[in-house]
Amino acid sequence: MTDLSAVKAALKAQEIETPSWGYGNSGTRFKVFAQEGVPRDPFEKLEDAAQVHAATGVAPRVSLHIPWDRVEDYAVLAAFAGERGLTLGAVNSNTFQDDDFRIGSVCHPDAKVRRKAVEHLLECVDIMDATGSRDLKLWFADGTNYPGQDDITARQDRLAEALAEVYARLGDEQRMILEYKLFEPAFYTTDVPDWGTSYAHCLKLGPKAKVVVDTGHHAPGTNIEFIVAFLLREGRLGAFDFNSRFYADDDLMVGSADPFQLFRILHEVAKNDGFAPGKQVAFMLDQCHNIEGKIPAVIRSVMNVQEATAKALLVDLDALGAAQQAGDVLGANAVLMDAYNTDVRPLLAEVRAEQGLNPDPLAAYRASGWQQRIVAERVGGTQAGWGA
Ligand code: LRH
Ligand code: MN
Repeated sequence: MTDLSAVKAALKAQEIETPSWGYGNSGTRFKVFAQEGVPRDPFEKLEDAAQVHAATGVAPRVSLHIPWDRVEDYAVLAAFAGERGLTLGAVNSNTFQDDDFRIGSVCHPDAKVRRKAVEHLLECVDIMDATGSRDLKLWFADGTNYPGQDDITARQDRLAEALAEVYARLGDEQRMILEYKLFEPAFYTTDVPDWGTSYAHCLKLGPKAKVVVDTGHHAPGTNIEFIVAFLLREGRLGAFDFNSRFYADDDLMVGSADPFQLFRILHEVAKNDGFAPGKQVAFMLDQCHNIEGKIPAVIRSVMNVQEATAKALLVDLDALGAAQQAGDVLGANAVLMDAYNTDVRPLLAEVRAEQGLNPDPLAAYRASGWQQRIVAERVGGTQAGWGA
């Protein structure tokens, strides 16, 4: 039988990292819809992130994206976060918006352009020194659009060389987490297209290099929980970028498109003790709230992760193991489905009440009056966005 107090303790100890860019304007190539009250700078993004943590109790860290979150003094930004119960999480590099990176950044044929890209990655490590962040999160848009456009192997050589230089710069407690993505913005080859490519580069680099699984970055039909189980077994699962999709990299609220997939993924995490602090798996959101209210969307997303986590922690692993050992196909499946079909909302409401929180985080946010306040106060200036 599952120990409910252990489940509750794990839920209270959960830490979900929210993305600074999730609070800013975002959209598609067709349109970026601005919203009233959107932050104008990283400080206001942190103020909004603090509302998510205040309402949920499990969102104490915020990922930064450079240059979108560039400030004069990152120690000041870290202190500002600290005063609001937050810490600064992964530092995301950005080598996908500079004109010089049209045909690649670290994989570009021209060594001068590669140098520029590596200098940016090294600057991100300098920023980590100032913010106290552990993770340098690398996602490269690098790739090609037409067969023959460039040499696939040569680009891997260039990538490996750049990663090795940055890896050597990392501090003892710092990590490099390498994200893969099947396609977009490149539409023929992507230089880090799948988990295997990321994993292979990480193995070559060393123990401080781990893989980021963005749940929106796979070919349709990919069994993501298999990848998660494999990487956990290898000790190379560094982080999740949680979101959900119906078609491509839709970056919708995690759990909104396929809550069963999220449950299956977190079941593999729970079963492999992936929630244990020692495993150092970062649970991050990477989403864009193109048409919905941004702070409520992040709160809802955190709740979706909590619900899937609670269901995963309720799986009776002893009964599951016994059924699997006995080859009881339907029995084993039923154990998992019983957990998935459990309504965990009362349990989470209880956990929140025990944390001194409103059992309904969205009701708490509505009652805070924060939304009305930022709409009234944040007038003028330039709203934050991707600047794409
Ligand atoms: C790329 C990605 C990456 C971030 C960006 C905001 O699609 O998932 O993690 O840099 O979104
Ligand atoms: Mn991502």
